[in-house]
Amino acid sequence: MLTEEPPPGVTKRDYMVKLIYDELVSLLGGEQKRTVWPDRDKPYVVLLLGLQGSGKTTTAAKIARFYLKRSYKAGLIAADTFRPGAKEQLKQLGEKLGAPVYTSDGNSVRISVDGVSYLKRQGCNLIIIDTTGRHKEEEELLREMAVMNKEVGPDAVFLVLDGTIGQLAKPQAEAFSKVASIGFIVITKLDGTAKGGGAISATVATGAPIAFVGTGEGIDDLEVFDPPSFISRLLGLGDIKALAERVKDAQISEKRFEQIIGTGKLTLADFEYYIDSMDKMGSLAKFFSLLPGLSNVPPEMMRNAETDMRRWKTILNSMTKLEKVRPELLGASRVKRIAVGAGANTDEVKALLRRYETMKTQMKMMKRNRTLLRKLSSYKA
Ligand SMILES: Nc1nc2c(ncn2[C@@H]2O[C@H](COP(=O)(O)OP(=O)(O)OP(=O)(O)O)[C@@H](O)[C@H]2O)c(=O)[nH]1
Ligand SMILES: [Mg+2]
Repeated sequence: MLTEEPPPGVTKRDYMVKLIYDELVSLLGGEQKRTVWPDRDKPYVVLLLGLQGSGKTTTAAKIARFYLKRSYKAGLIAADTFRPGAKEQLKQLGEKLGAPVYTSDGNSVRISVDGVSYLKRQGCNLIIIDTTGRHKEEEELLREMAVMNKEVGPDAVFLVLDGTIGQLAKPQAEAFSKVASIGFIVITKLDGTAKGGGAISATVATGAPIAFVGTGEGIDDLEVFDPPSFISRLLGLGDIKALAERVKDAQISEKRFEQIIGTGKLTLADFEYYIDSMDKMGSLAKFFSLLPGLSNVPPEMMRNAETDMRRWKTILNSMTKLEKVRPELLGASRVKRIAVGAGANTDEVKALLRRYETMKTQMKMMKRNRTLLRKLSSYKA
């Protein structure tokens, strides 16, 4: 793929960036934003997993908020029995949200199972379990989460990853995916300088898509994951859309040039298309480099031609569609009308038509040469 030549008018670097961008975007799910829309008719239980400080508790509240705003009835379960104050933290967030929070003492698995029953009775259709992220040892944490996952049987496991940890995201994601099947990933703390590059390896390691990104400490700072903007930011691309369009335009132009050369026919509409392409490519030199035999035009002539081209555009603008595809219709009276319409004199219109005729002949020659070349090469073979 990376050995492909860029289309004319696009630098190798830009083309490469565009290819990498496309690959990464498609790796992360494509151009479309994809959100999880659980069925409202039955409770959907989300188990949040992640290491300490990754942002689970904050994310629990943010997710609840996201769905509350979309008229789900969300409820939270405080199943972090490890961190002092974890219960309080979630309770306060629940109050802020106006969402019920289930808390209890004892074993985290028991709390979760009871909490799910309790919140179901409360009529919640989205139940989020905030778990612990700390243990003396990571092994212990993973064991607890494995039991939790088995006993609760959530509808989806969300893995919360700190966006600032870089490539550490991969081993973390791998570790958690051994204890539960990860359904979705949330990347937090993307409001700072972190670009969250580790998210890509986490997605690859778990096979799970990124659902949301955290962009601040507030409960509203959650965004639906958008692959294109994430990758643009990651690659440090300003305006990837403009670059993508430029590549696409150039590819279309290239195809059309090929077609025209193939048929050996050239209408004034094609001629106009050439001039427009030239404008998009930014310079006549690039445009001429496309046409075999015209790449050695001296710069001085090129500059004059650029001025001419601009005039020609105006002239072509005052022609009708029919005239552009059937230039043979352009008799004296039409030429006069076109000149008046373009604020030009008839000599300028005639010069354009001469230029067009030359180009048409060149096209025919190119086609003949190509056919000849093809014949010769098949003769050799
Ligand atoms: N800037 C920023 N800070 C965040 C974001 N998400 C979480 N935080 C902060 O990160 C810190 C840890 O967040 P918590 O939600 O408590 O993390 P946790 O995973 O629950 O941590 P434990 O309960 O210790 O396992 C807090 O200070 C949060 O305010 C985010 O998207 N952006
Ligand atoms: Mg927490």
